[in-house]
Amino acid sequence: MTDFSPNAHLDFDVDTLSGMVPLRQVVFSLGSNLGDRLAHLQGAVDLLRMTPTLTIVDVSSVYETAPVGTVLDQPDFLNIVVRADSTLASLVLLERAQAIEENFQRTREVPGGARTLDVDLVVVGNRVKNTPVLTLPHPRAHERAFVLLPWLEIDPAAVVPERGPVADLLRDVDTSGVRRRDDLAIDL
Ligand code: PH2
Ligand code: MG
Ligand code: MG
Repeated sequence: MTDFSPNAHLDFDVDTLSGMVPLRQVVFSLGSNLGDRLAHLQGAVDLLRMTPTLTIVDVSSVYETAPVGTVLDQPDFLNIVVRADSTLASLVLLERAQAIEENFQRTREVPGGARTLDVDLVVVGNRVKNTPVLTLPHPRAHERAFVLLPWLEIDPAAVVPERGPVADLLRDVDTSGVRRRDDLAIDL
């Protein structure tokens, strides 16, 4: 089981300190299938890194993935997964993700359709949330090889709250459309 409490190593109870906000592990899934796909992913990672009170911990390899979902007639994606630690509230993280998408002229004409950049919040610590603006964990992450494979690569112990270990989830998922591109990489 992944320990989602990054303060576990501290020998005092941080929750009792007034004004302290828990540091949580945040997992993002990034995708691009229009224009210079790698440049869009790199730009998004750079903007995430520039976000105050968010620290990138790890970035996966780059994966080339066949489209899944409701729109199958669209170009292949490049996908990565990014792990970060942050004290930001989940809605602030969502706003930040959407601002980064807008920076790359992301449009939302066709739901699930081609896009220059998609930045999805996969998990925020062990937060479970179901509102019209945000669902956590991401409602489809547990069934998407393009999220699970890169995530497992950088965190073999990863867990989707209420769904289980990523390694177990992958047993029921078709991974045939996902292929690691070792010729491509994101600079940190
Ligand atoms: N994103 C979608 C729909 N389908 N397929 C792949 N392979 N990669 C994606 O990032 C992706 C998708 C909607 O966000
Ligand atoms: Mg998405
Ligand atoms: Mg999205």
